[in-house]
Formats: sequence, structure tokens, C-alpha cells
Amino acid sequence: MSQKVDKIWRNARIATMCEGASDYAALEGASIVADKGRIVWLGKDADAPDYSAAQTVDLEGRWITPGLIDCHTHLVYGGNRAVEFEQRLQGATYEEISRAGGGIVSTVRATREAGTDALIAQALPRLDSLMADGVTTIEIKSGYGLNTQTEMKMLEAARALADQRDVRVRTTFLGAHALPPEAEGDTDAYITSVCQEQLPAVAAAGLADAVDAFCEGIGFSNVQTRRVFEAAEAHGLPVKLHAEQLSNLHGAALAAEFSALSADHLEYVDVAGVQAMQKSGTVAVLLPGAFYFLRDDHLPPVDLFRQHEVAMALASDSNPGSSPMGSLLLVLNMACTLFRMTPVEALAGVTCNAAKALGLENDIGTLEVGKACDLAIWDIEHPAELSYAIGLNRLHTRVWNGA
Ligand code: DI6
Ligand code: FE
Repeated sequence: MSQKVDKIWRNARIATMCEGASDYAALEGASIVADKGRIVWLGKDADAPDYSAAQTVDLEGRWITPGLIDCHTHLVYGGNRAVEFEQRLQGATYEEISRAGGGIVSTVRATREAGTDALIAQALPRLDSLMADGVTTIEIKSGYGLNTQTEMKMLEAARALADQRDVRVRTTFLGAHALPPEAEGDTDAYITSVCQEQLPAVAAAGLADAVDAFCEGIGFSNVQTRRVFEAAEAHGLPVKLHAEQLSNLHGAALAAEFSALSADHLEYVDVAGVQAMQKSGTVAVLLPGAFYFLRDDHLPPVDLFRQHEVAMALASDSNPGSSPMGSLLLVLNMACTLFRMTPVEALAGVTCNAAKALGLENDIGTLEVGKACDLAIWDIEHPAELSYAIGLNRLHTRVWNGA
């Protein structure tokens, strides 16, 4: 008697991404069989066991990739910063605007004023835009609240998005994103409140899957970041870090010391930082949207990551100040044109390596038996088209947890 399953997609070309960034690890004339949200079989059509499926779809040679993963976003926030964009076009720099009390802090004001429902309503169109590119998992950071109440409100809003859409949401607590105005220049005292008030409250409520910080001249020092990581460790939460975006404060090495899941941005990382990341298995999350939007000209050392076999992930960094973007496919193109990554590296960056950056590599990111059945099905002839095309979305169907 044939085994009953929920669904079969057959006659497909499948980029399994099981070999990391070295190869699409593709199968042609192939099927994926899903049951109860998981992949239960995958292989050549001709080798498929005798399943009886509630539904069988002939994909007529379309490509299937793992559902895309956006592993670094600030999707939940109030307002926007279009006026600051105009100021930058008139000559002000991102750092000058930040030091003059604009920048992140202006989004903090708008986010504190917004209710949870308003934050959800404002984030939904951005989420829908990313999902239209085939995104099935998204990481969302707090960091525009900078007090316990608003940080928790942001994380609750982020978690609530998963009730409204078919998407997997991972949340990251980023209380150490900027100094709130009321902290009046006392960064150490603010970090104490992050470690002793905000983080314990967030952890007790189970609202965060990881902890992040902004280690930068306009953010927090290496020593202050270490305090945040020690507090995260004490609460059993893994860490990530905004490191070496605008200068080199040796954040990547610090992140590696704490076995961080990822160090992100990394335009200014040095060899020692890359070597430390190699040892700890920390993923390099590159964010070409922010590089582009801030008109940065200091490239992240992609060749060093390759030489040291540090896995590279890519993400939108979707945020109002440095990367107001709603397309992960555009990120693939930017990674290739701006950073000289290859299309297979780019696709690995939003699938297997992005899963690793979230600590979810056993569950998502490649197409293998046992993993969640999160698929992006494309009207393309070659997977390099995903990186090649600009604003030409060829998504045919998005499948999340088998449905
Ligand atoms: N680096 C970034 O690119 C974002 N946060 C960070 O630490 C920018 C956030 C913003 O400008 O609102
Ligand atoms: Fe960021």
C-alpha cells in the first residue's frame, strides 16, 4: 500500500543548497514530497517511492530553492527618515545627523509614541514586500525603544507579525543600539540599565531569541559591548553584533570570543577579526543595502572570508535610516555588483548561511529530508537569474511549512 502524504511537487529543478556556497547542488527532473510541514522525500522523479498524495503539482521544469531567509532586519519601527535622506543629499553625513540628535534617536521618538497595533500595521507592508520575494523566515531586532517598555513592545509587535502572516519570525534584543536622549551622555549607566533591567525583563518574558549590540563610535565601545554579551550569556541567550560598519573597534573578535552566531556589516574588519570568526564558526552577515544607501566606499573583505572559509550570509538590514529596503532579491544583485560575490554565494547567503546566522541550520536553509518544507518556486531558467535581475521578481509560488 502506498504511503499517504500531503503534497508532491514534481518535474522541478531543485537547488538544494546542501553544499554551502560552493555549488547549487542541483537536481533536475526532481520531486519534493512534503508531509505535516516537513520534507519527507526528495530526489529524481523516476526514483520516487509510491506515495499517494493529497495534492500533486507538476512544476513544468520550474526551479525550487529553499525559502529565502532575511537574517538581519529592523522591520518594526515608527515613522520614517526621508527628511534625513534629503539632509544627507545636501551634504550632512550619517554620523553628523546621528550626533546632532537625529538618526536612530529620531526613530526612537516615533517608536515610543506608536502603540503595538500601529507598529504592526506599519511593519506589515514591509513584511509583505519581503515575502513577495520568497522570504519564509525573517529576523527582527528591537532597538528603537531603548527603555524596557518600548523594547518589549517592539519585540511583541515582531512576534505578532508571525500570527498575521505565514512566516517564521526570530527576534533579537538590541537595547544597546543607541544612547537614548534621557541617558544624558552617560553611556555606561545606560549599558547598566540594558544589562540589569531591559535584558532580564525581555528574557523573563521569552521575547528574544538572541542579543545584539551596535559596537561603533556612534554606538557602544568594545568594553560596553562585552558587558552586554556577559549579560546575554548569563540569561542563556546567543549573541550577534553590528561590528566594523563605519570603523574598526575589534567587535568581530569580541563577538567570536562569545561564540556569536554572526557578526554583521564588517566593512572595516581586519584579518585578526576574520581569523577569530573562523575559529568560532561565526557567520559574516553582509548588508549591501546599507553600504549602498550610505554611499560607503570601504568594501567588506569578501576574499578574506573566502580564504578563511567564514560563511557569508546576506540580509536586507531593512531599517529607516541606513537601508529602507523591502527586497531581498535586490540584496542578491547588490552583493554581486557591489561586493563581487558570485550568484551561488549570494543564494547561499540568503539560504543555508542565513540559517546558520540564526542558529536554525538544522531546521531550514537547505532542501533535505527532515527539514521544514519552506520553498520558493521560480519562473527562471537558471538560479543565477535571482542575482542577475533588478526589480524583475520571477517568484511563482512561496511555500511555508508545506502549505
Ligand atoms: N547599523 C545600521 O545600519 C542600522 N543600525 C545599526 O546599528 C541603522 C539604524 C538606523 O539608522 O536607524
Ligand atoms: Fe542593522
